[in-house]
Amino acid sequence: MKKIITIQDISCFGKCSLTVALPIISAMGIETAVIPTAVLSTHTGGFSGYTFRDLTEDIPGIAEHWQKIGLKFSGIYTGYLGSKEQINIVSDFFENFGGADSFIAVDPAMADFGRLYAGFDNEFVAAMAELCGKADYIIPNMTEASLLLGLPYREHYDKNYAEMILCKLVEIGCKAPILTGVNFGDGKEGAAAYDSCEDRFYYSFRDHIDCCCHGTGDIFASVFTGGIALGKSIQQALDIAVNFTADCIEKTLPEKDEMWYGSAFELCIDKLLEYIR
Ligand code: PXL
Repeated sequence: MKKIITIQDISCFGKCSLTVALPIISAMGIETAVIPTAVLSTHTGGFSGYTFRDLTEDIPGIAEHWQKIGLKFSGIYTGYLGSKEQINIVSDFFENFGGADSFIAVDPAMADFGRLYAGFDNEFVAAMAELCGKADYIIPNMTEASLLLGLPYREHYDKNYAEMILCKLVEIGCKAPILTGVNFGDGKEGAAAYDSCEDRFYYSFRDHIDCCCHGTGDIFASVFTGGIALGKSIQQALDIAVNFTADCIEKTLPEKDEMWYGSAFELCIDKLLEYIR
């Protein structure tokens, strides 16, 4: 059985990070170990007054224990990280648990729609860029990719621009960047990837849905990472992640007013299993 370790926060209410990654990757038939980096009462997107307990101090002890008992993982997947210190500790984790048999996927979850999430600054972005340099796969949206590269955010762009961004992301050190939320203004939305080992670009699209719900980046990254762990090709993992994410957004449309805090991914798990078969 494949085993992934995912390192990200647990937002107790509001579907994202671990409350998305754990059920989705598990449903894909992959054992999912977790390191919660922080406990928040809700995620930070749209709620105010949320609590935030930083668990940075706990991470080295967990890693040490796991090294003692000899745990090994097929993949390491990181999402939202709460601080620069935490990024450094996660980087050490990569040194100790990464290797030839274990891929690293980093979702630099820190920004969207041209803006950093609450609580992050330029120093955090620089540390995240360094962490991305240690990954096999990174899974930014266009806002995050622009921040990682120090480029201004562009809402409108074409295929050449997306491919330029993907090539530049390889220069920061990762092997295969995956750009999410790609939209060339032709009524489609999806993802684009570049595999620097094969020197090949990959695309996957569905019809654009006029709805943005929270946590879809985490859904995409969880499914893509799970797909890679299952031995799917980049193109297959991209197709599965794009289709499942679009399904989740579609299912959320009727619930949109009540469910602005997350997507109805629970209602689409049967589709996910169909796609991975
Ligand atoms: O979905 C990314 C994410 C994860 N975790 C927390 C967040 C966000 C986005 O806002 O606030 C705590």
